[in-house]
Amino acid sequence: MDVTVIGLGYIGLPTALILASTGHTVTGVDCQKEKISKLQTGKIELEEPGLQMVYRKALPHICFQESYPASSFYIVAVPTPYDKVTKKIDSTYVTEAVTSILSVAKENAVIVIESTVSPGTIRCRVKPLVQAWQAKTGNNIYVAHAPERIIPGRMIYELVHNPRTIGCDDSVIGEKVKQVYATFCQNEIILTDIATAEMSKVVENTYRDVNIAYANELAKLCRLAGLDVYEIIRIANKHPRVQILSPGPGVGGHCISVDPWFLVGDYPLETNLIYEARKINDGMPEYVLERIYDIMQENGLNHLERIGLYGLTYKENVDDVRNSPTLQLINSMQRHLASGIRVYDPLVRTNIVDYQFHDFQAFLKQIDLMVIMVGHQHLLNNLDLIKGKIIFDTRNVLGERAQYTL
Ligand code: SAJ
Repeated sequence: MDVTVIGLGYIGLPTALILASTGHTVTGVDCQKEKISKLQTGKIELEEPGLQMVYRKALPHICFQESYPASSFYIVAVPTPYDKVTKKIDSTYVTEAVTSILSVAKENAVIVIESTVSPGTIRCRVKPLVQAWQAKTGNNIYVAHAPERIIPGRMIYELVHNPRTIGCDDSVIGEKVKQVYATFCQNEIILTDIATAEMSKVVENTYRDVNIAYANELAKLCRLAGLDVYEIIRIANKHPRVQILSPGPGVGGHCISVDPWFLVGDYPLETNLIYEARKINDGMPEYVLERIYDIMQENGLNHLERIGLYGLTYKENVDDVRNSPTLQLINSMQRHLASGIRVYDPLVRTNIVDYQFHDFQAFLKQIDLMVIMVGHQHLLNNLDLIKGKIIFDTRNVLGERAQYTL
């Protein structure tokens, strides 16, 4: 089968490569010229376990280009940000991709939207484009939705082993899409309609956001109660039907911190719990700032320049900084005209904030208090270097070795 994947980011590139590695003839399309030229010369920027091996198997069956080819099977994996004011999805990238596909697609082609979209987006924004094209050309084009569930750091493994949802309003086409995904997905592939597939994906991430908010709220009340929230969660999770997630300095990334807003934006009167959870999680960076202030007072630290944030990415062992709690915290400080805090992240090699270091020991030399915002493996491999520092561990990765936690 010839497959064209539109959008070679965190989801599109692993998907394109794994499809090609199973023998499909794949064209990877992206609007970023630099990304295409790097891929054409074998440079993969994404650091994912197993990706290089998949890339080597994919090479004979894949090409990368900026233009849209005529194809019979398209996968759209472009970003779907949300409007910060209305909290509604911005589906521009998706509709632009579909419009470009329609200008070259073969007869009876299938367009699979993998991008996470708010429920009803495909019916309201994508299908009208397809129906107009069908009326104009008399040709058939089919649409399906196959949301992904992979997680950075485990993408290749989870592409193969996670169950998959395929939404399609035509069961025959749904089966055809299922067969394509079954070439790499070894777990159950559930066929449903498009609206159900859209909602189930957003619901999965919203479930996680609400549970993280519960853990974060527990951290706050346990501090007031003088109790160890991590020990309480550890014990509570021994119950066979309790699975409380971990408190943290906030919720970052482009999924968990985004998708619940789709529901709040579309159903504002029915999403009290979801909205409160978003506010709790978005309030965690400010809570961390308050804790930093208290710790500074307790230790006679008066200069922000002697405080360092370890970790800029949104979670451990990934290089993705999108909407990270650290960036949220720094933005909050800037709004209060406070600057000078030092920052270091071993996985972020470009300068993205002021006072950012690229050498761990040079960073440590400048600070008295280190705030662990991300629990990278790098930190656990270099514990000997942080001796003598005051540690505020917002991720509870150091256990007893940290003087302070959330
Ligand atoms: N976080 C916590 N406490 C936790 C778990 C996570 O504070 O117990 C924080 C993380 O530090 C991070 C944020 O939440 O800042 C999100 O991290 P994550 O690992 O929960 O989620 P993502 O965004 O990397 O991936 C999620 C996954 N969805 C679910 O687990 C339901 C993944 O399967 C999805 O494919 C992905 O969203 C997506 O693309 O939708």
